[in-house]
Amino acid sequence: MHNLGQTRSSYHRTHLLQTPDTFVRSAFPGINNAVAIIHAAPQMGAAFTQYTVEFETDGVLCHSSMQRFLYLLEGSLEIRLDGSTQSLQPGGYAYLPEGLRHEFVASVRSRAAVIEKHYEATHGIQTGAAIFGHVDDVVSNLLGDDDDLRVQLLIPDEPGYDCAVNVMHYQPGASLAMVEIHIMEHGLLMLEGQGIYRLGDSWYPVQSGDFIWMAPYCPQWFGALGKKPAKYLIYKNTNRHPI
Ligand code: UGY
Ligand code: MN
Repeated sequence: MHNLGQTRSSYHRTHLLQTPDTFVRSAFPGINNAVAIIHAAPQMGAAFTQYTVEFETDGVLCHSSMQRFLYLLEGSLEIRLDGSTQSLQPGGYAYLPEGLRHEFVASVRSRAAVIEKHYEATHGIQTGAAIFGHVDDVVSNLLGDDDDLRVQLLIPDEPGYDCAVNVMHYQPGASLAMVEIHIMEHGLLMLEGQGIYRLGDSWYPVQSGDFIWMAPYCPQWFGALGKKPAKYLIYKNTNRHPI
């Protein structure tokens, strides 16, 4: 049945909910044998870029001039660096600082979330090193005193990194303790489960596969619904003076 012009997707000055039925695929220089769904970009008000790459076998994501974070959703990728290689399985991730030559090559059909941002170099602060890891090896900490809400930091909270990428876990019925309003902006990919997201003055049903962008100061709150835990990957800019 045709959707008759209906969708949960919604775009506003302070937020975007982008659901898979509205994903548009395109290519750009630097991806070969692969396509990208661009979720967040300066054109819609974000100060970073986030996209999903869908690779065919042997598909390539070439070097970027910006710092880059990649989280593998499905398949298998090889990261080719000067003189060494690393391999990623689903749940594996890589952080490449600006200037580190690299490329990602898919061993099989694969899907990955990619986040890029110009690094804000700061006098006296040494740039953070590359990171290669797997989400299963990262400790999860309670957020506040709620046993049902946990967070994993995939990038250490240190001054050498000007952004964070976290995985947040909600048991069914768990919610953020407050409506957050903060200077950081977010790119969020729902990895599992479902719930209700408050964005600005609107409440949206969201589920696994959805993308959300929250502008700085966008009021935000999430409550997990259903019988399974909800989990999302969330980017934010951190550790820098606003001006
Ligand atoms: O880190 C955060 O700001 C996070 N708690 N925000 C969110 O989940 N919308
Ligand atoms: Mn937040």
